[in-house]
Amino acid sequence: MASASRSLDLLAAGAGVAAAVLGAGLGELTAAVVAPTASPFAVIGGGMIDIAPPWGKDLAISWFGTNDKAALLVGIAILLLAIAAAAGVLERRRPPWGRVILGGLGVVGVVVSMTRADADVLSPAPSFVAGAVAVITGALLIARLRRTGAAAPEDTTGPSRRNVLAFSGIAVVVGALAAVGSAAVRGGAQAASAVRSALRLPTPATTTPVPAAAELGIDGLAPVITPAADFYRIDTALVVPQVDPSTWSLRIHGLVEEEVVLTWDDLVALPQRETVATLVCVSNEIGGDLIGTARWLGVPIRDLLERAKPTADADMVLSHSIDGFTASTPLEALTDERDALLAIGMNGEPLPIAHGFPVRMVVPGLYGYVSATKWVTELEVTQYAVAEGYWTSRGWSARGPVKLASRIDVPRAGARVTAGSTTIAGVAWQTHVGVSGVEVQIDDGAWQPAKLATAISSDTWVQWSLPWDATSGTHTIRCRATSATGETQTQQRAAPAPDGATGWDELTLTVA
Ligand SMILES: Nc1nc2c(c(=O)[nH]1)N[C@H]1C(S)=C(S)[C@@H](COP(=O)(O)O)O[C@H]1N2
Ligand SMILES: [Mo]
Repeated sequence: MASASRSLDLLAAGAGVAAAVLGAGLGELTAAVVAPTASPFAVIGGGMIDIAPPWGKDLAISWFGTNDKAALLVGIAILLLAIAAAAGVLERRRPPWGRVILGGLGVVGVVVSMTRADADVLSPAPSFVAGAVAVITGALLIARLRRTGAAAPEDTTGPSRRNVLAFSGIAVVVGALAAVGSAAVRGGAQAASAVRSALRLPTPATTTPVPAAAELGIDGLAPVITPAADFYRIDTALVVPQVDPSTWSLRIHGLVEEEVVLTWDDLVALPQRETVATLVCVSNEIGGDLIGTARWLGVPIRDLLERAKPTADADMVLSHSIDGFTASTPLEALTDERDALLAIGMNGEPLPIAHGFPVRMVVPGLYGYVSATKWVTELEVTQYAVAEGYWTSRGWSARGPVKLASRIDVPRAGARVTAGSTTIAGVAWQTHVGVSGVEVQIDDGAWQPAKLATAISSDTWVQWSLPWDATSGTHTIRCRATSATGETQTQQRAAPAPDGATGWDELTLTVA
């Protein structure tokens, strides 16, 4: 009797999972057709990202690097399947509680999808379909199981049981096919990517030259300009927003004398500037790679704000992304002499979709989370006393000036180095301040000045190198930078939260 009940529980758990897979698959398919960013999966995942504490984001990034989204999706899938299995068992033992749980998941999806910043009337549809299909399928399969369980409690292999098993199998297969189909539909409907490939960028009126001596050309050293394909990516978007330039517009409003609305055609008709700037994430650990440098093409934000005329009491611009992300940038950083851009190009191409196509912000001197809004649609001129950005409300600092830092790229930690003459090399930065020197210390020796490459500008990182006559044995190498204003990098280790990591990069290696 106990083992019969256990095997019925197993069948019920399987039926619960099958109902959930069928619901999720059809929900994903619905999303792909009518509401691409409202995938039930992405909606629940996005909700989890939004409520995660700051250390949660940090932990995810340090564990999974830029793969943190894939890891999050796998985690959500496992969690949902476990809940669905439990709901199946509960539905067999205490109906209708299993249905209530499955339906509850659907309701959570519907509510979250309606409260996302980019929500429209169709946004709740995918989660509604997913929830309804899961509830109905689960109820039918398990009612069948219950009827036969009551009629013949000891018969765990009878035809009805086999029926339930077979129908569960079919539900899983159909659900999986629907999920695969949704991926295909999405692939075919990459509207933004087709528009992007057809786009021609305007030629810049002014350009920041890249001196040949900015690139030391050392094997293993990060190139001074990062190819877009290798550029780190950090954002809260589980589904990358697809924005068509022909429907894009930017609204500048809030504490301004004149509200300004700018279309794509307006934007590309303005004189374009191409600058080189290093973008770095506040979550970058000492020695980390959440940093890159690109040639950015765009219009100085200063010129646009000049048209809107911020009022005297404004001190911050809250930029809004189409997906609800916001960044709080000091008004001054957008109106002073620096090259703060509303960017449309990266390394000579339209922005890659994941890097903000068609328009993003790039502001030298500030971490990305307070300045580099991708898929930007609104500049709200306001005050720090009144509004706050996405990460500020999650415990990160309201202002995020980039801290002085340096990194060793060559040799790699754990690399095999043979005794004799070799090279130590890396990069150093404090964007919009500049770097005047880098020193290297080997073991407990004296700090030796490294050779600096020619800096492109104070807005970019600079490469450095030092010849080293490596002797066999174990060695520790560390580096520290000095800024253009004479500050030397502190040895004091600080974690990224709440306003950026500090400390010296260091590696230990064995020379053969
Ligand atoms: N819309 C949007 N823009 C965003 C973010 C985001 O989550 N959503 N993240 C910011 C952060 S934290 C960083 S570090 C940079 C990263 O830009 P990248 O992905 O192009 O390297 O984008 C910024 N812009
Ligand atoms: Mo970031």
